[in-house]
This record gives sequence, structure tokens and C-alpha cells, in this order.
Amino acid sequence: MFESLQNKLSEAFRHLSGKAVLTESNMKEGLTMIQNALLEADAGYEAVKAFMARVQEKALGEKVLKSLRPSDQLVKIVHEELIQFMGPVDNDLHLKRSGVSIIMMCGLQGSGKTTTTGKLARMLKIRGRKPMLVAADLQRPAAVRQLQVLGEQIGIPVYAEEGEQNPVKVCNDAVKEAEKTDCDVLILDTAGRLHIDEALMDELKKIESQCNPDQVYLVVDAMTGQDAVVSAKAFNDALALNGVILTKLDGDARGGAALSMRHISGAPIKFMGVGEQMDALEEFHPDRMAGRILGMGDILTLVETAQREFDQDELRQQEERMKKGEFTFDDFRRMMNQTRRLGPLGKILGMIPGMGAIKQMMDMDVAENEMKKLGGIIDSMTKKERANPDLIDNSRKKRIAAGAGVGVNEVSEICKQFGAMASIMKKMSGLGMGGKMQAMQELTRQMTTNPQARLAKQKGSTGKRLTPAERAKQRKELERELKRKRRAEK
Ligand SMILES: Nc1nc2c(ncn2[C@@H]2O[C@H](COP(=O)(O)OP(=O)(O)O)[C@@H](O)[C@H]2O)c(=O)[nH]1
Ligand SMILES: [Mg+2]
Repeated sequence: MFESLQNKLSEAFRHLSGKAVLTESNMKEGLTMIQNALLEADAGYEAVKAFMARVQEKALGEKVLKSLRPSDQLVKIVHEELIQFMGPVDNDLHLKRSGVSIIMMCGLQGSGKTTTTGKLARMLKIRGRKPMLVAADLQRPAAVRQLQVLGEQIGIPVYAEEGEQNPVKVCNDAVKEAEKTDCDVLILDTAGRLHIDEALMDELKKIESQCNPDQVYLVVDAMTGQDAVVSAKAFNDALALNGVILTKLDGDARGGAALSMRHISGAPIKFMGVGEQMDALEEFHPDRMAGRILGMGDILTLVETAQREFDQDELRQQEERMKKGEFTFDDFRRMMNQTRRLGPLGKILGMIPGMGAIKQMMDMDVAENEMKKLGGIIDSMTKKERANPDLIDNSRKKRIAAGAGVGVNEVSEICKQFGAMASIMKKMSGLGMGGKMQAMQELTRQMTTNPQARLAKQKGSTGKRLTPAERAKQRKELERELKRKRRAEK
């Protein structure tokens, strides 16, 4: 997701990071690249225009011109503005404490209304609510059946009226039925059209005025780009939207829709659909999405997914340790094992900070093999070595290599990678947002300029930050290295 946008933005920033001083003209070039990237990502023109105006205003201000690290500042500004633009956060469904709350789902046909209705109901049930689904899409007989099948699958009752033509009546009857039973949330799965038309809007308006839903959500297919933007506008004019749910963000949606939705509808993006399965619904976090757009990866989402799948205690311990900046081979392996269980490596890599850039360079099958090898190497270490990697000298490396059936150089390589990771963990643990971004940028730069030694051991592992002069020197060294490599390849 967001890959093309991500690539474009890092391109824009790479271009900036080579400049010593930020001038109005060289920054404008970067800003134009950002703007084009956003437009290419299918963000609506209006939203992009408004977004760029805000960024420009901030970036062209005095502060930036006086700054020592213009690219860092620009990243920070774009990041902050993206968060503002896609925010504010409101994942609450605002359900009533007593009585029946009504959620109305609307959107174009195929946007994912029925699927999302099921996902929401499942989530509510897990939270201890008693939802009931209402089959109010009477356009196609199959739609009612689809909802009934979903309901059976997740163990949630579905209200449907055989042969009824009027969806407003079905919804009204469902409200009465809910009051009779002990159900406390009704989710109305309404009909959509391929394109917005008056008949559809009238039908939805009638349901809204007669059933008086507590929340009206627009379901938007993030893959549809400009269409999503246009339809959001129309739905928002007809109904007072309380929230937007973006679907199909697991696919190769170019993601611009996320940027436009809040701007157009004024309603927050509540959730995002990330798959066809009933558990593939995630809360929307603008800060994470902004991080993702900027190529910082999405470690928080990764942790959240992990939390669902793995032993809570173990994870809590690990988080504590990460907070303190402690990181051993045992943590390293645990992290690797957990990420392995999370799904195909490619998906995981995209979530790890900095990995977006190298993901394309790596052959996934090879990467899977590497992971297995890594496991073997760590298994061949003693408990002491795992807890205290500094112990691992050359003779220990030989023993470990023999145990794992690999070469000594491979063990050295793993130790090096571990060292780099540990120092990043240490750095990240004590830093605020700005510092974290910087650490990740550093990591990204290392990986993109030096993909062979994926995680070269970092200098200054005492956690001390490099001075600008030292950073410049390091960058030069990397560039020289890269040139050498290019020359050698010719
Ligand atoms: N990959 C993916 N597919 C989705 C998602 N949400 C819905 N779909 C699929 O999109 C298609 C249309 O969904 P449906 O709920 O029937 O749309 P509706 O016409 O708005 O009710 C179905 O094949 C769903 O499985 C999602 O988040 N990710
Ligand atoms: Mg449907």
C-alpha cells in the first residue's frame, strides 16, 4: 500500500538531503515532487491543493530557511501536516449506553458495505455488545443471502424480510424487532449503485429520516481513487456522515483516498479494511498512516497485529525491554519468530521501518531462507551468548557456525546485523518523535545505499547522537562506497 507514493516522497527527500542549504527554489522542487506524488496517488486535486498550501506556508517560513537540516525539517512538516489532514482520531462508535443504537452503512456497490457490516458486528460482539444485522439491500436477492451467510459465519442474527421490496419498511421493522429482543446495536446494510443516482440517495435519505440512525458511515473502496472522492462528496451532501471506512487497503490501492476523505466529508476515517476475512478491520490512525506514507514503516500496527496473535505476557515483557532499550539475541529471535507467524514476509517487511525501500530489491524466497538460517544460528548459541552478544568472539563464532551448518562469515554477518538493530532499538527507546524519525531515516539511508551489508554496524552505539559534521562525514563515506560499488559493477 502507498508504495508508489512512498517511493516518490523518498525521492523528493533524497533530492533535498544532498543540499547543504535550503533555498526557496530547491525546496519548491521538492514540494512539487510531493504534490505530483500525491496527485498520482489519486488524492483529489482540491485536497492536494489545500494540503500543499499548508505545507508550503510552514516550509517557506523563516524557521526552515535558517535550519541546518532542511530535509529533516521538511519531512517533519509534511508528516505533521499529513496527520492533521487525515485526523483527528475518533475510532469511537459512539454507541448509546442503553437502548438500541443504530449504525447505517452506505456507499457505492462493491465498496465493501456488506463485508464491513460483518466485520463491525464481529468486533462489537467481541466487545460484549449484542449486534443484529439488517438486510436493507433489496436491489439484488443475492445481497440478502450474502448477509445471512455472513451472519451465520460470525454467529450474529440477521433481520430480513422475504419478498419485501421496501428497504425503509425493513429497517423500521428491524428497529421494532430489536426492541423486542435483547439486541443493542443494529447495523443497516443498505443498497448501493454502481454510480450515485437520485433514486439511491432518496432511498437512503428516507431510511435516515425514518430510522434516525445514531451513526452514518460511508464505506469507500480505496482502490477506486478519484471515484471515491467524487462519491464521498455526493454522499456527504445527501446524508450527514459521521465517519468513513476505507476498504481494500490490503491491495495495491494507491491510497490517495485517505488524504481526501477527511477534507471532503469533514468526517473522521474510523476504520480500514485490510482483507476479505472478518477479522481484517483495523482502527485508523492518521499518525501511523502518515508514517507509512513517508516510508517510516508502521511498527505500531505490527505490534497491534502481534498482540492479537501472540501471548500477551511475552509481548508485554518485550515491549518493556524495548522501552528500556534492552535488546538481546533472544529478543531478536523472538521478534523474527513472531514476524514469521504474522504472514508472508513481504507484508511484514513493509511494516518494519525502513524496509519499504529494500523490499523490492530482495527476493522473497531468498529472504525466507535467510530467516530459517538465522533461526539455526541463534539456536546454536548458548543461553549466555544470546543474552550477552558481546561474548561472541571468533572461536565462539566458529563453534556456532559448525552447529548451525553455516560459514563463519554468516555468523559474523548476523552478529553485525544484530548490533545495528540493537543500537537502533536503544536509540529509539529514548527519543521523542523527531528523534525516532531521524533514527529511521538513518536506517533507511543505510539500507538503500548499502543493501549488501543490510544492517552495517552503526557508529556511536553508545546512543550518543552524531554531530552534523560527523553525520555529513558518514554520509560522504557511504556515497563513496556506493560509487565504488557502481564502478565495480560496470
Ligand atoms: N481485499 C479486500 N477485499 C474486500 C475488503 N472489503 C470488501 N472486500 C471485497 O469486496 C467485494 C465487495 O464487497 P461487498 O461487501 O459485497 O460490497 P458491497 O456491495 O458494498 O456490499 C467482496 O468480494 C469483498 O470480499 C477489504 O478490506 N479487502
Ligand atoms: Mg452489499
